This record gives sequence, structure tokens and C-alpha cells, in this order.
Amino acid sequence: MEKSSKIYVAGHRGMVGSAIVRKLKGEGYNNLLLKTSAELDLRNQAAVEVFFANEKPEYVFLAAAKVGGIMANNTYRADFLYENLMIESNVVHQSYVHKVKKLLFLGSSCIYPKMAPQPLKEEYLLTGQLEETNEPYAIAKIAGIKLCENYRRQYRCDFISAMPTNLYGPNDNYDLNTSHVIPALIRKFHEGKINHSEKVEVWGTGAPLREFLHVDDLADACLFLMLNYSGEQFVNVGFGKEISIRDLAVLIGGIVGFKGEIVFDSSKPDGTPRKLLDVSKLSQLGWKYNIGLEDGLKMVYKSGLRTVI
Ligand code: GFB
Repeated sequence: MEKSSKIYVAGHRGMVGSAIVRKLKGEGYNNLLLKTSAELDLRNQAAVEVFFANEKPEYVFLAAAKVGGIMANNTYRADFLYENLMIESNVVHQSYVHKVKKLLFLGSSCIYPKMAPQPLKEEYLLTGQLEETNEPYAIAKIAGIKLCENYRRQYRCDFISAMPTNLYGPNDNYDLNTSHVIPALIRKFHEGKINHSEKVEVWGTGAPLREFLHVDDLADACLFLMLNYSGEQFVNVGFGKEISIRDLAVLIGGIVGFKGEIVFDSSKPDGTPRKLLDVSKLSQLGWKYNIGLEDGLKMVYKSGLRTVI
């Protein structure tokens, strides 16, 4: 990939896509192709066909997706399945038709079976039942992996997939009904502090374990894989360490400066009990994260939140 290569970042206004754009620009890539969803509806087959025929991108980062936290996944089940299947199918197929040199597809750690052994190795895919709350999203993401794998096998396309763990960072979604846990807790504790609330409610039992990676580290890994990896097997992108939701709540409460009580609402779903990625494949390739969790959370609280609430 040259600095002047025509690179299409699909989903550039989302948290992941915008981090990839920051990374590419920072590294001097100067011919980025970006379209908002209003300009190009990636669910529309005909529109995607015209776009690829006219623009002929050389490289594609496929970061466009309908995403959300546990409640959004469980509520908008049909939308998560349909929209993600359409986006992936259209972009991958047109990348094949228009001879894209290389494509990187972004998946998610929820593709693994709910009760798979930990840490999750790439080969555990499709060895058991998925977690119920995000099964539609997971199935769509598994389909995306399989599209890349099979366009590679049948047509020799250089399409690769990266499976990130739970992410956080700039341009996250702070809507309490649809967000992931980190922005939700930052917002709840911040509002709790401002309003001098006695308590803040955290969903579930607090027992689930999660692994969190700053999105700038993910973007760094995506560029690394684009430049250094070409294989059929997708690659986990993780942090390698996990934390309970209870400890995460205490950590975020401390960073924000919330002095009240943390209350767990066990009527809300926990989701999968654990999902720690095995990152040995990526480590062997020579990549490691840079941003520690506490530092990353402090950065997000300082810069990100004030623009949102
Ligand atoms: O971040 P989150 O929604 O994603 O939830 P998942 C993680 C954990 O935090 C769950 C708990 O156990 C939640 O119950 N939690 C506690 C909260 N308080 C809150 C809160 O206020 N908001 C939210 N959102 N959670 C998603 C999948 O699962 O992870 C997607 O649904 C995707 O498919 C994404 O893979 C990375 O890790 O449970």
C-alpha cells in the first residue's frame, strides 16, 4: 500500500472508522476515499455497485456496521442481522468485482461460542452455541469472515479479517440505551457527580469479565495487518487482560470522581460471562497494544465526554 494509494474507509464516521482515518492520515496516506451514509447507503446493492465502478478503490477497510451494546443488540435483532449482512455482502462482492488489491474486514469477539474455553483462540469459531443477546450480530459477523475466506479461496482475493475485542475511545456512542458499557458508565458517573446523586445503577451482576482495547490501538493493528498479513485465518486483536464489570465500575467511578454508591441491577442481562481473546497469533506477527486501560479511560473522560454531554 503506497502513501498515494486510493484507500476506501467504509464507516469513517464511526468510532472504528474514524480511528483508522486518523491513523492513516497520521502515517501520511493522502488519497482516502470517504463517504457518509447519507452519500452512500452501503445496504443498497445498486448504489454500492455504482460507487465501486466510479471510484475503483485500491484498498478497503470495512469498518461500516450497525453496532451497539448488549441492549441494542438484543432489541434491534432483525436490524443488526439484516443491515450487517447487506453491508458486508455488498462491499466484499464489489471489492472482488472491481479488483480491490486488499480488503480488511472488522468483526467482533462475540463471534465465539458463549462457553468456549478461554482465552479464545481463532480456531474456536463455530464450535458451539452463541450468546443469545447478540446472536444476530454474531451471525452477521461470522458471515463477513466467511465471505472474506471464501472469496480468497474461490477467486484468490486478498481479503483478510480482524476480530477486535470490546473497544472504547473517541467518537463512541453515549446514548444510555444503545451504548456499550464504558461510555454508559462514564456518562452515568459523570451525571451522578454533577447531580450529587446518592447512587448510580450498573446493569447485571457485575460478575462478567471483559477485555477492553482503546480504538487507536485497534486502528494501529488494522494498518499493521493490512501491511504485514495475508492469510485465510482471521486474527484476534485484543489487550490480553480482562476486568470484571464490578471492578470496571469502581475504576471509572474513581476516574470521574463519583462519591456515591454503585448499585447492580441484576434484572438487566449480563451477556456472555467471559470473552478474553487469545492474542498469540497477532503477538507472533509482532504487534502489541500501547494504551493501558486506566490511561485510556482518563484520556476518554478528559477529551471525549465534554463534547457529548
Ligand atoms: O458493553 P456491553 O453492552 O457489551 O456490556 P457486551 C458489557 C457488560 O457490561 C454486560 C454490563 O455484562 C452489561 O450488562 N453493563 C453494566 C452495561 N452497566 C451497563 C450499561 O449501563 N450499559 C451497557 N451497555 N452495559 C456486546 C455485544 O456485548 O459487545 C456486541 O452485544 C458486541 O455484539 C460488543 O460484540 C463488543 O460485551 O455484553
